[in-house]
Amino acid sequence: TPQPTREDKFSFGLWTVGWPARDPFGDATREPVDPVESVHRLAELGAYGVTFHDDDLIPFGSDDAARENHVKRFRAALEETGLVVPMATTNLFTHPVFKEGALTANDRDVRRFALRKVMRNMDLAAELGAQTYVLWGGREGAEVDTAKDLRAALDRYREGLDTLAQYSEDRGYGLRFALEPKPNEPRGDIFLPTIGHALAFISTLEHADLVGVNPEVGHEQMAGLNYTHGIAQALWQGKLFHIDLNGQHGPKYDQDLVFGHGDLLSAFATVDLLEHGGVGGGPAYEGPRHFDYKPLRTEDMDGVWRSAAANMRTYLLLKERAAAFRADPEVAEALAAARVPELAQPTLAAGESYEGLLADRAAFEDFDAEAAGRRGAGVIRLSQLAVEHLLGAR
Ligand code: 3MF
Ligand code: MG
Ligand code: MG
Ligand code: MG
Repeated sequence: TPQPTREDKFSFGLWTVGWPARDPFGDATREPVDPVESVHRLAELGAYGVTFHDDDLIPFGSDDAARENHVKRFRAALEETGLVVPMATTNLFTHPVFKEGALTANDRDVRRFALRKVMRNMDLAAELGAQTYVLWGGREGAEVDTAKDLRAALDRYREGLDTLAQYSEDRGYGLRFALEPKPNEPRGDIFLPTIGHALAFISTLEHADLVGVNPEVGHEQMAGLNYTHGIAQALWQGKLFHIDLNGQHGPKYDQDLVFGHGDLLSAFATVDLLEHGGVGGGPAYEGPRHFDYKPLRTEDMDGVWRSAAANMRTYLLLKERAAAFRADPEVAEALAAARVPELAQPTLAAGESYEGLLADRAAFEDFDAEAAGRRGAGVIRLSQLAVEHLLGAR
């Protein structure tokens, strides 16, 4: 049975295992966890990295002395365990000051405060060696469309990101930014709701090359979208800077289940893509395998650490299953029969222009569309082969 090692590049947010399980209807069911304890436990379980929001590590409003002490203890834990900080992010959603937005708040003073809060944590992120800075705009949105100038909000979002990217460049931090799309919750509607919206927005930025996405499994599924397709497009555009893996059962509230504990077949396809780059080859994902999940509210601390281990173990089991699927000669045969490799072949011949296509009678005048329309595509065979590998039946 697979055991996670540092080479697997598993990372966790401090806010995941540290979640005290307060929800909109119920009080906390667990005590808060000391970040130092989380670092040690995650290292013992085989993780390589830990990530944090500023406020996960340094409670909002801490004075300078307290702040320094929190950072010192955390840094010591990192040194003792060898855990790294590949990514950091900002809490721009918990404090009431952000209730109407942060980088896109109507109130300009709130926007200025939000930018300063991000910049301050970027300083710490760079100091701790982070390469990626995630921005999830949980409060950037609205419930009432007439209470927000929607186009001005996008102007301010862009202004904020341009400013932060410039700051990172000028300070020599070399950070890459990853926007995390989510369709709703906590706002009724959140700006940049899907991977596609985020990618289109990024193309308008001054430092577009420094900005990519951090797609979360559950967020895309909340929008009724296919996560694997979404990250495939991000990879294809060189924009998959980071990922938030977890589990979700279709469009409902953000469940943040253990990876694979929602749509398992989709998780299989996700791991297959991340590890093998898909059938057409192309770049596989090389960043951290980051889990953004919540240990179920039903659990005590034993359940918390079990759930952390479960994320990694499930990932590794799916990786084994995906490798077996790819190595199976019958799968190779079924892929060929379904003409899957043929899609990697350009539609026009080498050096051929549309003139050549127009001159090719076999392409149109003599093409038997009726016969092609009758031919089976051979997809169900692949579907069942994947299911059988996933079930360990092959
Ligand atoms: C909320 C999230 C966030 C982001 C985090 C940035 C609290 O649904 O997914 O987690 O992932 O703020 O990393
Ligand atoms: Mg989430
Ligand atoms: Mg989630
Ligand atoms: Mg997330």
